[in-house]
Amino acid sequence: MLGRVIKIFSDFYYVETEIGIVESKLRSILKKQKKDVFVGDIVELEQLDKNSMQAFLLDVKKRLSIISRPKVANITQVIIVSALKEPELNFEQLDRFIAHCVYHNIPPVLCFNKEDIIDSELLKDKVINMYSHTGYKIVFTSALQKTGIEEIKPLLKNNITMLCGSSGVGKSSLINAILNNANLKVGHLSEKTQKGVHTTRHCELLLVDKNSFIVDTPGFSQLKFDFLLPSEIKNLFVEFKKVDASCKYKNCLHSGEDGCSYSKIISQMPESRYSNYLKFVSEAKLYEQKISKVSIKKESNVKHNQNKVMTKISNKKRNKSRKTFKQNILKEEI
Ligand SMILES: Nc1nc2c(ncn2[C@@H]2O[C@H](COP(=O)(O)OP(=O)(O)OP(=O)(O)O)[C@@H](O)[C@H]2O)c(=O)[nH]1
Ligand SMILES: [Mg+2]
Ligand SMILES: [Zn+2]
Repeated sequence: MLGRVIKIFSDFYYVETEIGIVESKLRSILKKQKKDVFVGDIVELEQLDKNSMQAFLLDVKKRLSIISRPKVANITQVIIVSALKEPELNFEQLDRFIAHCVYHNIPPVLCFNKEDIIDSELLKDKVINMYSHTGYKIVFTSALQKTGIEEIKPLLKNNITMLCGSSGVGKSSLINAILNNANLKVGHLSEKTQKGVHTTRHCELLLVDKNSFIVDTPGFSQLKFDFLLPSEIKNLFVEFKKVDASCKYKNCLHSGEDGCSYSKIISQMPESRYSNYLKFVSEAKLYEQKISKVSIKKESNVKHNQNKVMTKISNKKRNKSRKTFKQNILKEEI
């Protein structure tokens, strides 16, 4: 029997199947193989007996996608939720989330919540001016007054949609407004910091209809670009993909180089979006420095012997390999 993992709780995997939600445990071979099972995975089950709602989880099917933070498999769409107010709209966070979606090859939808408490409609115009050129869908909502919800519902059809965004922006409240029976716990903002208090603690897939799921996630904001090279960051900004002619410099970072072909595009980009791009590039530069230091260290681990470069083995490893060599001789003798 096949099903989809909707929730993981200690050693139990809750799987949505044609007969309902089945509680399952990993078969020991999967544990031995240290095979990971994530929320969103399609899995094969073997029921304990014919009508049992308990089963062993036998295998994990090939994933279409995997999002690393939080770890969820087979997501087809991400709705990035920001609050227009309370907490203050944060364009840097938004650009970080967008770039992460592009990195994972998953199209984002930009949702701006709490439209009921904005001081002026000008903020919405600003948002439209800043992001309409990206082509990503933009929706304004109020989970509290249930506005914009009907615009979100058709987007969910046949998708596995993940809601992400900082704590307190209203992700769980939005899901409660979309689904009648979700009853997700909703938090408040800290009086001191005016930030969310991390109410949602785990990921769970909620059934929207037969082929559609929605996933609430814990709010977080520490997405850094310390795993990519500086030249890879531009691929995460749709603005740099739009022009056919690429920059005349190979590996140009489009960061003010003389004669960079993107200067016109850059001048048309919202200021904060370009400065966020440069910020991510500088994070990637730190990563580049870190890995180049490691490779210099590795290079010094070679010795030159009659014009041949030989890898030096550390004493620890050498002793270990001597030991296993001796053990192998002993084994053979036995
Ligand atoms: N005025 C207003 N308040 C809202 C709206 N949506 C959510 N809130 C409030 O914002 C606070 C946080 O809402 P949650 O739904 O818990 O936010 P969350 O994004 O799920 O937060 P975490 O689970 O911590 O990541 C609560 O006090 C909600 O009542 C809205 O559209 N308008
Ligand atoms: Mg929540
Ligand atoms: Zn350039």
